[in-house]
Amino acid sequence: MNQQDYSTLRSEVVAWAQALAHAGWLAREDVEPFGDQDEPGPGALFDGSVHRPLVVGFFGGTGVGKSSLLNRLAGDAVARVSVERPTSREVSLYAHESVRLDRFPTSVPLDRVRLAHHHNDALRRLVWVDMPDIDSAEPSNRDLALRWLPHIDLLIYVVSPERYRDDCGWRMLMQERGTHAWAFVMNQWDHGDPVQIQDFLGLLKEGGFAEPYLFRTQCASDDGAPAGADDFAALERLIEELADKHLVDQVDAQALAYRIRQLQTRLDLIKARLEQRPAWDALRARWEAQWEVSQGEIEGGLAWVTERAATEFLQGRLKSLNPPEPTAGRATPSVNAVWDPWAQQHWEDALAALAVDADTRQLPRQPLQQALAPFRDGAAPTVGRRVEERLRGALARPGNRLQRVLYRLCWVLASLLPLAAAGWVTFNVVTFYYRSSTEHLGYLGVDFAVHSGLLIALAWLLPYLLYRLLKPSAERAALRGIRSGLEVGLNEIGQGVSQCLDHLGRQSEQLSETASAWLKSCEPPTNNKGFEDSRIARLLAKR
Ligand SMILES: Nc1nc2c(ncn2[C@@H]2O[C@H](COP(=O)(O)OP(=O)(O)OP(=O)(O)O)[C@@H](O)[C@H]2O)c(=O)[nH]1
Ligand SMILES: [Mg+2]
Repeated sequence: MNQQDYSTLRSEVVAWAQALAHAGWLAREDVEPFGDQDEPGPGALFDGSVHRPLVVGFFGGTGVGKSSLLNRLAGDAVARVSVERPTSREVSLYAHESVRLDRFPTSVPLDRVRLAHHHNDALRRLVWVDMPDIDSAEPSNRDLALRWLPHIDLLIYVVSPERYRDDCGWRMLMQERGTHAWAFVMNQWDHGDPVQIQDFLGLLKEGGFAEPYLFRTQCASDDGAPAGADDFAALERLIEELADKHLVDQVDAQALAYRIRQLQTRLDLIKARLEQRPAWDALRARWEAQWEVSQGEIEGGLAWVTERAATEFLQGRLKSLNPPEPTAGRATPSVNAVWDPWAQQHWEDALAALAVDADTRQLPRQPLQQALAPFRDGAAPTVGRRVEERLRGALARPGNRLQRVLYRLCWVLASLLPLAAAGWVTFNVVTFYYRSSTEHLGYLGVDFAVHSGLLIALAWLLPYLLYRLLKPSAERAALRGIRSGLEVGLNEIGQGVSQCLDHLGRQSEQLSETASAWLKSCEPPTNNKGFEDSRIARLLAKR
């Protein structure tokens, strides 16, 4: 991965993370670390067609001698030096005349940049940057120094023997140590003591620099006396060596690797935040268990409401339980003849308890609320629809199957049995009449007529009475229809919420898979040989 690939990947990741934050899947704190501007690094200052120079910046507190050190390295009074504190209020760039520095980053104020050119070919591969003090009483100085930091390869942290334990500088060094190569200079060495060097080395070791470059220099003296022996020549040599193209590339690669690692760390956090599938599943299981209880309570609480609705429906006072077609500007009513305000409140309480449960499981609130919003007012129409379907179905086929079969059988028997009895009587009348006329026996008497009448009457009466008894009651059928519709409707809304939680769980799984895919794209640069060069290794902090 090169700088260009990294910048593209980073902006895609940032856009993705911001969209997730907008949708509520991530908290603002999760994406805040992405908020800082992606600075393209020192390479962007130069025209890419030539080997770019090494950008060396002087970093440190006020009065430690940064500008004096630059002037000494340049062999010229390039930067202003004085006893006034702070002296440098602008950034002084010192570059070879062949170096074109016209691609200044937009983030730095150009009115606070001084550019000086030299003709010294020995320094053509270096650009020096003298920065204002970082512990300035003037916040704009500090801000200016911070804005320049991303555009510098090698930071020379200049300290003085009195102030090398300075808090502000140390804090910034710790913050920025991964992004740059660092060398250290204890200037004003005429005031220094070897113990201070050892102490400073110990501090740097604690800060992750195992074997840092630390030079002692003296760039001026209080009384104008000639300077004593110091490590200035060694510092000069190191900087010249580092300006070699190969080393510049390695410093670049290290800085890029650091930024990629930083992106990976941020993505890791986001991925961990999105891995919520088990929590969503647990929330769903809990909802299902609780809804079973709430469903029983609602059915019990609506017992008399359903009875009243059944009566009203049969009496024609209640035309329909179906919600009217939604018209523009009119929301669907959240109650109806079966789903009363009490039931709606019970339902809303169940949804609120679900949201509280999700909060305690640290699940994102916004996606859940958005997903549940249609359910809040959707209970009345869903339940109403199911109740009406079941009610009409029950009235069309009242009673149970056995009852309906026996009822029909009785109706058939009430017609067939009297006919059979009448047939039997007729047969006897005809037979007796024939035998009486041929054999001159007596004719049938009154007793026969009475018994025959009774037989025919009973053959009709018994099935008829059973038929009347077995006739299914419309009231009972309506109530049964309403109750079964209520049960189906309650199941449907409960399952709807369940499915919605399942969907959110799957969505969070997909999002964490996307984060994994982004992480896979964060391959470290192939040209990662920085530590092969011992000089580079000494310039970098290992954490
Ligand atoms: N004794 C002594 N004085 C020095 C040395 N180096 C610099 N000075 C003096 O320290 C003072 C501050 O030097 P500068 O170079 O302006 O310091 P600076 O770090 O650039 O300060 P700011 O621009 O304010 O951030 C000047 O008066 C220098 O003459 C040194 O090695 N020994
Ligand atoms: Mg200065």
